Amino acid sequence: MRMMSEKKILDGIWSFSFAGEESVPGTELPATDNETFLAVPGCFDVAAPFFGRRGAGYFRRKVRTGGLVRLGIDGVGVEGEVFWDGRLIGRCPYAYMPEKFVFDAGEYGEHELVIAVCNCFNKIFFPYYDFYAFGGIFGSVTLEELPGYCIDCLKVTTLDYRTGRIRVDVETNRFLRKIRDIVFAIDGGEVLKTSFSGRRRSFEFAVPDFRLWSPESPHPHRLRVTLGKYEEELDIGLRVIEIRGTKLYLNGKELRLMGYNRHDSHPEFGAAVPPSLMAADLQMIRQQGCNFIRGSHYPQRESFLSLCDALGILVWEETLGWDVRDKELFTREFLFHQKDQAPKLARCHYNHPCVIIWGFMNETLSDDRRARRIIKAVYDTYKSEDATRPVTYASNRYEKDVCMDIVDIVAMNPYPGWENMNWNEISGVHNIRPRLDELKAAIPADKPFMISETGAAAIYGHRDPYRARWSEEYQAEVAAEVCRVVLNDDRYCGLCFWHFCDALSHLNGGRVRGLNDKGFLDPYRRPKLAWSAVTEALKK
Ligand code: ADA
Repeated sequence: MRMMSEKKILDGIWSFSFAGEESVPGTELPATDNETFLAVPGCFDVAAPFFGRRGAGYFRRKVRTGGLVRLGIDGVGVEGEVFWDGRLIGRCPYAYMPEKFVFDAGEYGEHELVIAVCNCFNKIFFPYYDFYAFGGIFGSVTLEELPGYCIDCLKVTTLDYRTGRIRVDVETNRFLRKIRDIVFAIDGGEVLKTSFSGRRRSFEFAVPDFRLWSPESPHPHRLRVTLGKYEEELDIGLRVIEIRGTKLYLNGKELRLMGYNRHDSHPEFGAAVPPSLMAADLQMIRQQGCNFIRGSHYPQRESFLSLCDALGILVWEETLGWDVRDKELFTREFLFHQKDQAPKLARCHYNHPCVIIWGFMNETLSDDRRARRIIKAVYDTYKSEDATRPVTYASNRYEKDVCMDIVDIVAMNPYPGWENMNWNEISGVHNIRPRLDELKAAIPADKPFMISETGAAAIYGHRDPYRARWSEEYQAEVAAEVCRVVLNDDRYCGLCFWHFCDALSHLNGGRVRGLNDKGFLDPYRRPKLAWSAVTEALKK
């Protein structure tokens, strides 16, 4: 029997019209006289004729469906609104955040879906962020026809990695008065059949013939949940992440993280990076001997996390934020948006075994005691949705940070050898060890400590006999020395370089060619010398 909850992927070529710089999405849809075509997922501002434009764009297509449906949009930029037959059915207020909308699509037949996006800066995405604010639909658009109700949230938790016992929390979109059968199957075999009514229930059982998920062996089990006529299937990974003292453990084994920060960015695709390129990125990272990505500085695509699950790459995922300044930070609105985003993200990506850390508010004013209240509040909202994963923020306040006690892992973004150099010295590599030692001494002795960013800039192809700043040679020397210091000291539970590849930033700020050029690869993934330096260091 075909279950009603089958997912259609609506990706492909949609019609597109650009409404100009001044427009922002609103309840009024514009006339369609300047209609053109664009791919979904896709960014409108990375190619002619809308190259670099800011404003509202309308992605439009017809869909044959009817009845109760769930529409999924895996991230837009900078914000969006969704219209069904001209009626507003939902909003995507946060850049990159996946959203789902359950609504009545009307009589079975042809309907019009419009996703309006706007890449103007707003109260959440500020113009000074050091990454480009792309406009478009960044991930897949999906549609499921539902049997009058659905499971809204399914959370799978590994309770015990020794016995393979899991808990499945089920929450439906509405209160179900009628009692229905609920059946759980693993890898095709039924493991539990019972009944469900109401809105929320939790079920526990052991996964038969279980195998654990880990970076060395990222084994998935297929879970199918059938609730009456509704059915959902997903890959799960059995694994437990824990902190004991200053160490991280995965399934009881000490874990050290090694990898890169990564922007979802490419000159030709913007933030709508195709899964083929994501897969290539992740395979380069894995072949180098790394096991970790920090998804800087926003929610990740479903396709990206599924690839990380499959390849065994661990992920720090974080809400949108970058160096938020006091004018914005201490407003009620800012706190509201942070507290809204954190649990939303944790709920959405809860079942990805690859995600092991939740993060928020990169480099905020954590040296100001007034920030403690905000950091504690966001930390608590994450924990209320997910008590199983460590939560943290990346700090650049170093010794002056007054919030380190609040979070589970202390994560610092120092750039020794790049920042605070003596201008008359060609190399600052000799500063790296003393500066890192000094910082390490200031971290609370009872907390795990990781380097969440470090590195140096280099212009791809710029070789220099002086080995000065911005040469590939200098960046490679910095990377090699950081590896020497950090990888040989087990006080650090992780090292995460800034950053995987050069990525577009603000165009007319302090960035040469508009790029954050601290990439170990250029924007087209061509390796700089620093890539080989890390490859060599990881062989040792
Ligand atoms: C910070 C920030 C990064 C990037 C980096 C840099 O550490 O978190 O997003 O801007 O600085 O290149 O200066």
